[in-house]
Formats: sequence, C-alpha cells, structure tokens
Amino acid sequence: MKDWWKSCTFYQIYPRSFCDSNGDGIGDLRGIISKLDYLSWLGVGAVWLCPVYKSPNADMGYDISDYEDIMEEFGNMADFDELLSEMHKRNIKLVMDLVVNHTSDEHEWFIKSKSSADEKENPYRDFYIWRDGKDKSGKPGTEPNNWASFFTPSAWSFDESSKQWYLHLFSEKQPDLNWENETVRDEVYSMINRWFDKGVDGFRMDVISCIAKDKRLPDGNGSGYTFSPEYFAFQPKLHDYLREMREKCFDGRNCMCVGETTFVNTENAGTLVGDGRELDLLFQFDLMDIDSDGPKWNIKKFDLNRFKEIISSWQKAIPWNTLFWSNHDQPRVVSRFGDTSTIERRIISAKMLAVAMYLIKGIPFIYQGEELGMGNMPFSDPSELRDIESINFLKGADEKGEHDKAWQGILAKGRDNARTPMQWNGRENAGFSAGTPWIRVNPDHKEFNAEDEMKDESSVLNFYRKLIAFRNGNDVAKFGDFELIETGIPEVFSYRRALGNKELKVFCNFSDKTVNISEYAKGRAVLSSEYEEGCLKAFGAAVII
Ligand code: ISL
Ligand code: CA
Repeated sequence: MKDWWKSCTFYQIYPRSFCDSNGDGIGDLRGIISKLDYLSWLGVGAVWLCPVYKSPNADMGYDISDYEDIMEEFGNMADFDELLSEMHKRNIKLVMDLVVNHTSDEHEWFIKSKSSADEKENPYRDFYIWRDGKDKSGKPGTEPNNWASFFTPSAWSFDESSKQWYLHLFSEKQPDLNWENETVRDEVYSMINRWFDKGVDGFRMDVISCIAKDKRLPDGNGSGYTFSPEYFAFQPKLHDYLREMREKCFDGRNCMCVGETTFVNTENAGTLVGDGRELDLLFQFDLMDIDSDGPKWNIKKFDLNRFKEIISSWQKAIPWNTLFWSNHDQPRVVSRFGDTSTIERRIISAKMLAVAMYLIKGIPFIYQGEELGMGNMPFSDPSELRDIESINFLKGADEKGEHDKAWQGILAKGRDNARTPMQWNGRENAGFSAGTPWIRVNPDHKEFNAEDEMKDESSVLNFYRKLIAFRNGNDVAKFGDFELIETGIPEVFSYRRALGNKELKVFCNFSDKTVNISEYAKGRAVLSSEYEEGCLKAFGAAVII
C-alpha cells in the first residue's frame, strides 16, 4: 500500500537493551526475533531500529565503522535477514537508522583519509572536513574556528601526523563527512540502495539537518567554544542533498523516510515535508525542550499552555507530524511529565500521557518500555553511566566544581535513563539477559514488566494495546483533521478530530485534581481511564464519540 506509514504505529527498538539471546549482557538481533510476537500482540505496524551496524560503540552504534556489516555483539547478516523476513511475515515494516552526518573514526574511509594530507594522492582526504589551524601547534585555541560540539568542548580534533584538524559535531570518534564531495554522496546513496534492495522499508535519518555546513566555516558569535548551528544546520545546500538523495534512493520505492531534523522550526519545516517533499516525516524537538531553560540540563517546570501551543502550531505547519514522548536520547516520559509519587499515580499518568499524544493527527513512535510505564533510572554513582554525552558533561562540570548540579541534571535528563534493559519480567535482570547486563537494570522492573502487565487488565501495557488497537481501527483517529478544544479548564488538554461527518474528542487531565468536563464531553467514552460521569479524576483521560 502506498503511504503505508500513515496508518502505522511505530515502535522504536534500542537493540543493545531490548533482549539478549546469548547471555553476554548485550541485546541482539536474535533477541529481537524472539520478541516479534510481543510486538504483533501490541499492534505495532513498523519498527525503527536504532543502529545495528559495525561500530566501536563510542556513541552506542551512532559511530559506524562499516555501514554494510552488523555489529558483532548483535549477530551477523544472516540474523539480520531472518529478522527482516520474520518481521515481514508478521506484517511489520522495518525502518533502519541512517547515520551519515558522520562515521566512526575507525571507518575505512576515515583511516584512509587520515593516512595522507595529499589530496592528489589520497582521494579519501576530502571525504571529511580537514582544515589548518591558526598555527601548527595543535594547541587548544588554535582550532580552525571556535565551534563547540554536542559532546566535546571543541568541534575539532588535531591530527599530529598531518598537522591539520578535522571537524566533528559529536565526539572526536565521530568525524563529520564532507557532503560537498560528490563521491561521498554517491557512496552513501549506493549504500542506502543496497539496504533497500535487501527489502528494508525506510530510514530514520540521524541529524540529517546538519549534513551541509557553511563552507566558510565562520566563527560562531560568542567567546570561547561556541555552539553554532547557524552555520551547520539548515544550510541552503541541505535541500540540494536531500532532493538528490530522494531522486537517487527513494523515488519509485514504497518506502518511508523520517528525518531527525535537529533545529527544525515551524517556519522551515515546510521546505522538507511540504509539496515536492524531501522527506516524508520529521522529528521536531520543541516538546523535548519544554522543560529546559536554555541547555537541556537546566530544568524548568512543564507548562501545559506551552505544550498546547507547540502541538497546535505544528499541526498547522505540516500535514503529517510524528508523535513521540521519548526516544533513546530522552528521559522516560512518565518520570518527566507524569506523576511517579506512587505506583498508582504512575500508572494513571502514563495512560493519560499516551492518550494525550497518540490520538493527535500524526504517526505515533513509541519508545521501547514506554508501553510498560518504565521510569527514569535511579543511578547511584557515575560509574553506572554508559552514555558519552552524560559522561563528558559530568567531566566538564567536575572540572568547574559543579558536580552536584550536573548529577541532578543527569538523573533528570541523562540519556541512559532510556537505555536501561527492557523489562520482560519481574525476575533477575528483568528477563533481559541471563548474564550481566551492559548497563544496570532498573529496580522498578518488579512492578513494571511485560509478563505481569500482560496478565493485568488495568496495566499500562494493556492500556497501550487498547489505544493502539483503537487507533489502528479508526479512520478518524488516523486521518481526521485536528483542532484544539478550548475548555477554559487550565489543567485539561483536549482536542477534536474530524473526518467527513465523523468526529472524536479527547480530554486529558494533566493534574491531580478532579475536573468536570460534562459540558464538553457529550457522548460515549470509547476509551478512558479515571473517567466517570463527566468527570476526569486525577490524571484521567477520555476519548468521546
Ligand atoms: O541527545 C541529544 C540531547 O540529549 C541530542 O542533542 C542529540 O545529540 C541530537 O538530537 C542528535 O542525536 C542523534 O545523533 C547523535 C546520537 O548520539 C544520538 O543518539 C542520535 O539520536 C550522534 O549520532
Ligand atoms: Ca547478546
């Protein structure tokens, strides 16, 4: 079916933490295969699989050393082929992660690139972005410009043998590819096409909005190392590259591509997904910034009015939005925007958040474990962290004597919160692995795990399943127009979906007070939680037709 993705519920798998089949403590492809029936049971129509390619794991697979081989810990190409065919047997599409802003420094291209600065002799030199520094010393402060990176103070690292610097928007083990180079682009397109020829159904494109850089590489406006997206995100050439990629890879295929379009806004989004679109879908992060004051580590309270504004402005900006509360880079939604003060509160707020998000017009992307109500991890010591972003951030803070504040930030927002093992049961290691997991298991698996929740009609898991089934079987929920309903009750988020002469209304109580919505909610509740006689109890939600 054309545009199959418009009616799918996506499920994001972080393979390292999903299911370990061989007891080495690391999730793997055979582990995923063993859980496909669970995904079918849940009602999932497509999977976004985080990187499974060969990688030294400096950034957990987002540093790829071979795009056409499988990470050893995850299995091999035969396992991959089996995974794909087992998914297709169950009518589940597979969307791969495409990480082409950068490679690993252990990728063959970079090893060759680094081997000689002589561009005439070494065609690989120009595959990456090399520049002279202010002098040949390689000392901090002599970098080609003042750009900061996502993960390190400077976005440049010095190569002793050629006395030049290479650019990396992420860690020093993730050198940025030079998209100006036509050979680089052709290599990437051929690689994409080989995966398509294998039968994969699409790609989620990692930081795709940053592949084109301002060629002049100007200094950012600030003192010291300065984060300068004005020169590396949404550059004019981005659109040339994406159109070229579409033409060479996507056109004529029944595929879906969703861009992780970091720094996208409602003004520039249309250039990507409007008419003559370059991408089918995009991820925007306005909601993920809602509880930050500047840098993500500075925590601000959730503001429901701001939430409504963001949702409604994005609904107006583009025809199809992605709907998500979390992913492998974000903390757990129930800990972040729900109420985890008691188990009961956690269950009802997790259900309410699901209703609030996944019946909006758009494509749901549920992150593994979210459907169980998994929460943030109570890390007790920095040695338990595995994520390069958090580890580097803490190191920088320690140097400034700001350990405690940084640690609070990491507990609230650190990416490892989302990366603890999937909780399959309440027993040892949550049933994730027979060995020692690569990252500590969340102790909350005793209360929140798939096995127990499957048996419990009132669980978060069974509620997600009902919600997905409702959406899958309801054209208004899938295709209907969206409109905010202004009830005047400040704690309530509510919206209407309409298709032809059919409509549904959604009401969500973001507070712990009972609210009366009887004036607006005339009709029958087809799906609800904590809803009785026109009243939403604490964190109640109702879908009314
Ligand atoms: O994780 C973030 C905030 O904590 C983001 O700033 C994130 O770094 C950014 O959205 C890009 O993310 C993607 O590319 C990174 C990788 O580390 C992330 O896991 C990936 O989702 C580099 O490949
Ligand atoms: Ca394993």
